Amino acid sequence: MTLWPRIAGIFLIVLIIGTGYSKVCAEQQEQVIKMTAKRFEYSPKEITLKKSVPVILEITALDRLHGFYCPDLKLRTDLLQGKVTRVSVVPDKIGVFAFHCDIVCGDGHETMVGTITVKE
Ligand SMILES: [Cu+2]
Repeated sequence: MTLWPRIAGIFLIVLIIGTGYSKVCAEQQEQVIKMTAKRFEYSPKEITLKKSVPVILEITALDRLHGFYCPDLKLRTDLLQGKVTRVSVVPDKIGVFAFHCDIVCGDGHETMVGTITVKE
């Protein structure tokens, strides 16, 4: 009697479980959107998200301290110069929501704006 069929069987089971596990991990990993902020713009300045799907905004302020404020989605953070700031978002409503810099950063600060569009 040989062991090979058993070993092959165990190998197959481990493979199937492993594949399923890595799929679950991939699904749970939140989408990351990289952004930059500088006088007087965000890039990208228009972001589209899906309702109830969690994402992380990774925002780097390139030239100085800025702010990121999206009142409708209750998001607010300082963006420190040269640092990556992570903002977790789980949009709970559909619509187009404006965000802007809320730290006065110079002439043109008022134009430092963008939108988050949340779709079904
Ligand atoms: Cu500003």
